[in-house]
Amino acid sequence: MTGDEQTVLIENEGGVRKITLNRPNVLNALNEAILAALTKALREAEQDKAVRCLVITGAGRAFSSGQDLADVRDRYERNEPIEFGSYLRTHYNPAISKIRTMGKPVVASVNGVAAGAGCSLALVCDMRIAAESASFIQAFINIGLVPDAGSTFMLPRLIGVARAMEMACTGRAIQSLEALQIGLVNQVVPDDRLAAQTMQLANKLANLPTYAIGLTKRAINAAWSADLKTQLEYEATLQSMACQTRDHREGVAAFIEKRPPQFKGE
Ligand code: T3D
Repeated sequence: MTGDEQTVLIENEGGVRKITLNRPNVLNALNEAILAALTKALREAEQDKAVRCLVITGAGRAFSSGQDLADVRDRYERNEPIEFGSYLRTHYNPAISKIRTMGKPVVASVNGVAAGAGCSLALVCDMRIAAESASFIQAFINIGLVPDAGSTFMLPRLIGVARAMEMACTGRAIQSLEALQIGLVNQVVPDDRLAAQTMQLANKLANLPTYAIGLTKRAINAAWSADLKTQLEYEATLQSMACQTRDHREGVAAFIEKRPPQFKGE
């Protein structure tokens, strides 16, 4: 078994690829090995045409507790402290950017606590479905660090500046129901229904027009920093691309023929 297989588990179900962070004894804390395996798994899923939706979840009782602090402590004890800026650029940012930019939907299935960079990882996904026992903690401040791995980008956009500041500056744990109320997650489900409800959502997404979903993701991401004129032009450009697809023709034909569409993702 390779290191990759140990730290990240990969499963396929139809067009859905499930990536499970697999260091349950430390609540799926993130170290170089798991981050490398995650980045590799994301790149492979992006390239694989059969994959039309990704799910990221955690093994055991947590989604992820963020940076492995035992690893940090060990390095300090060996007098080889991590240069965090370069560590982030090398080990975290490629995975975070890949989730944001890939032309496929990525769902975080948050099965327990998501803390620090583990919280960032959940936030950067396109949708979040949370178990009732899940919680979200911007734990960075508890160890004198600033939010990273995309949290300062995603948090204010998802829940507004005031709530983002509170989460980031106090480190208060946000339980799943509050997360739903403030727009941090899309759905909250009973713990024992999380896997099934996640697959229901993921299978639905995997059978939709994947190429159009990818373009939609690009449009919505671009809108955050665009003015209306620019965004209208971008929408027109993307629609020119979408209207050339087989799935667009199939959608129109299926509507006229009063039958369910059979989208192929292209
Ligand atoms: O470039 C860089 O590296 C900088 C990047 C930084 C990004 C970050 O993510 S900074 C934030 C790092 N994460 C944290 O500060 C969270 C630390 N963990 C916790 O606060 C708590 O564990 C939780 C609130 C997440 C869960 O609490 P609880 O009571 O449910 O579990 P626990 O008992 O604390 O943890 C269970 C085990 O997991 C325990 O080990 P043990 O005692 O059973 O042997 C604990 O030490 C271990 N664990 C939990 N989190 C981490 C961890 N081990 C290493 N690293 C962790 N982050």
